[in-house]
Amino acid sequence: MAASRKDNVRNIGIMAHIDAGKTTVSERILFYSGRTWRIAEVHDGQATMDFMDQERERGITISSAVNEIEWRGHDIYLIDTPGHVDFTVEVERSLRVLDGVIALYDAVAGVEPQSETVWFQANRYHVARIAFVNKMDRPGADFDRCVREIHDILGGHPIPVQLPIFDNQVFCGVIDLISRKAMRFDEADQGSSIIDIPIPGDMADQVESARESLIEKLADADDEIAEAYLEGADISEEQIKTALRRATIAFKAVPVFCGSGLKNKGIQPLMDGVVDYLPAPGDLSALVGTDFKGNPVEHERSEKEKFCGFIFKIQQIEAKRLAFIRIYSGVMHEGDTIFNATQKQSFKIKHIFRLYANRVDRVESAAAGELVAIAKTKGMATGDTLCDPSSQILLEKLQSTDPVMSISIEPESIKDKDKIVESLNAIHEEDPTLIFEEDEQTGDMLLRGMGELHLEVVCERLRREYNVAVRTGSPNVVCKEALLSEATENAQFEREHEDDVIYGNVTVTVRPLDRDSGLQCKLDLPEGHPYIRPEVGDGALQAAKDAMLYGPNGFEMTDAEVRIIAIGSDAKGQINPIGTRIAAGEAVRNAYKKAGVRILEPLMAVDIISAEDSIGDLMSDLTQRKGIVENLDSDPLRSVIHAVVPLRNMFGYSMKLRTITHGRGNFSMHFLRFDSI
Ligand SMILES: Nc1nc2c(ncn2[C@@H]2O[C@H](COP(=O)(O)OP(=O)(O)OP(=O)(O)O)[C@@H](O)[C@H]2O)c(=O)[nH]1
Ligand SMILES: [Mg+2]
Repeated sequence: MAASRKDNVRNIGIMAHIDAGKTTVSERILFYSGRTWRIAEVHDGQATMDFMDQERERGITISSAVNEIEWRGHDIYLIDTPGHVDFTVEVERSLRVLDGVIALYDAVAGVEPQSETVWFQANRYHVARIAFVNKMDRPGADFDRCVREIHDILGGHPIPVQLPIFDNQVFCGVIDLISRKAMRFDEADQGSSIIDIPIPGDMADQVESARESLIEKLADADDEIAEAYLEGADISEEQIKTALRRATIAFKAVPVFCGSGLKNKGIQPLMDGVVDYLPAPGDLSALVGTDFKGNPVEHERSEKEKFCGFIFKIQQIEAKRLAFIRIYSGVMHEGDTIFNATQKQSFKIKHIFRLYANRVDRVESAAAGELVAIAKTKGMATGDTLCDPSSQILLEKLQSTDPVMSISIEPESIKDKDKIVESLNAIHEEDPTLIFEEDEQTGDMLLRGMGELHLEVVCERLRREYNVAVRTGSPNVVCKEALLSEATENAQFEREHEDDVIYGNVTVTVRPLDRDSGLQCKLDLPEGHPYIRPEVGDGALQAAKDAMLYGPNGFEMTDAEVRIIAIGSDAKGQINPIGTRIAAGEAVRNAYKKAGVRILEPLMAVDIISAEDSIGDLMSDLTQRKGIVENLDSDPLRSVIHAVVPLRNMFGYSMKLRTITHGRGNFSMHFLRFDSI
């Protein structure tokens, strides 16, 4: 197994807009590979991959699930991700550790907004893709349009490798363009048996021209095929497949398959596509990180290399708190001592587990290319790099996300307060997008998260998993503040204390910074300024840092710089550290007020899909919501409005959309930026 193992592994995810059928297709993949003995359905609340109670009840995926299957002698690690925008961090962290993706589309809806988002996320993480046009059984399914949209909307290079077969407008099978084989999927055994059928007579020409187009497109992406094509040489099936694999891994092609998850059609050829076209770890370039001095280091993605892994998720499964790890290089064994390069501490690996959605199996070791879990140890967190103590490497952390919605909570029973804090800390460990704050003065508890659904799911988890009931206020958007101008202010503090006078005198300058610069604070005393003892300077700096966190309206300040430019002494020439600290905080608050602030609120990119006849009403409703329409793709059947709207004005939008479009409209939104509109 050692030498070829990394060529026989695929780490893949399924990604798409909400409800496109990711979990439904994943369930078939589990079934045909023999991982499960029956097909479990989302709509029956039984799906293996949607194993949380709330996922089963709501019929949506909330948390990404990992499962391992075997197909054609390959180990495939499969992650089914959520499509709802509130859980987009699950997609983000999955993409971070995946080598390939099945991008899934609803054949009727085509490329929907959230599929655009995940496509661009996959671009950012350089993850190769194949596409599956699902729901071909639905009336109005349009394979060609979906292929066109992958090109026109997503800027991808789709190469259809199949054509759908319809019998009296009912989807019944697919034609593989490379082998020119037509197939049906036997309904008697839930599509397990694939039946070869002749190419329907009226499709023969279509198949030849689609095959010709496949080779032409491939010639554009691959020199070897281009040469053979120009010379008019015969191009074998094997040559096509090898070239398509090269082009897919080089991001020059996206092979497109089609089928119907629900009707058990077209799944096995898609699984073949995963093996044939998506990269094995060995196909990827060396892993790049930094050593403890910050110098770049590389690791070959091989078992022979020193160990390196990345924690992409913490989750409780079978009552065990587990850290999910993508192993990039080397091998880890139970009992090994491993170094956590992020937390700078060593620990011993107790148990290693293979993941089968909600079930785990213990294994003695795991090697490069695998997705496994270890029992979490204290201090370990999502985004940590683990490595061999003798060969340190630190990988880039996961990107953080800004929460946009908040809700106040209080325990139904006051005795539960400590338990709530403990439980929320445990949930935060699994879900870093959930922020919990307690107002020190009022004792109010506030949850911040990615949206209404996210916060609702967390409160429900508190009740069910942690046995604490909470009362919640109504959800509010999270705001921030930014400075309008530069300002300099001085603050003095004087108070008699016993026989002494505590005095402080500090001057600060504040100024707005460019977007996404964060907060910066420094001691910037001009040359010739009287000597300040280091501990006084440090104390003033810390007080200024604390004071600069919040603006005059009580919201988080963003993109600001504070410089302490003078620290004064009392009449006797003494500098009191306590007085100086108090004056520093006061000076920052005064300077903020003098500079003036603007309130930034979460703005959402909203995409609304509807028939053309409702567009006028939708536009005027958007104006009332202070929305800015950026673009309108007009089409009698399916127009799309792209708009930017403040999140606070999007509460209850689904109801309104339903009324305006008589239930035929659809919308999605994702966070764009904090800004004022
Ligand atoms: N007609 C038809 N319906 C399908 C097909 N695949 C899935 N569905 C249905 O579409 C709905 C959503 O399916 P899911 O598999 O939960 O979709 P998902 O993409 O996992 O959804 P999220 O995880 O919530 O983003 C369910 O009611 C499925 O039964 C299909 O091929 N044809
Ligand atoms: Mg799902």
